[in-house]
Amino acid sequence: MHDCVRSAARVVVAAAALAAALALGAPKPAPAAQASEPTAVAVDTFQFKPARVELRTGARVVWTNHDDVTHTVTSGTAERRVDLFNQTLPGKDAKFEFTFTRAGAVAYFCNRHPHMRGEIVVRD
Ligand SMILES: [Cu+2]
Repeated sequence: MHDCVRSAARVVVAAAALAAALALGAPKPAPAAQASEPTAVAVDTFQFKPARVELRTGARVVWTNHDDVTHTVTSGTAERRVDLFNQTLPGKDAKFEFTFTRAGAVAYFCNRHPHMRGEIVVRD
């Protein structure tokens, strides 16, 4: 009786393992986020270029520092921070990527040079 239950359990485990193996081998559709490249924003001569970006929810932005100095990509404004992202870009070629999952306008700035400002407008 016990042996019977045990071997039945073994069969279930083996079937689950086989199903998992088949699932791993099956081709998967690419996730939607991979379908499009992130929108590029250059951090260049103390400016975000372009300063304003519009995109759909789920889209990504990648900032790349082209200056030799450290900048930050910090959500909100110098007067009113927003707790969404705050990334330091320490010198040339430093990158920061962020996925915008909620509709709305997100202002951001550089914490080291608060006159550097940008905006991401996200729509559903
Ligand atoms: Cu800066």
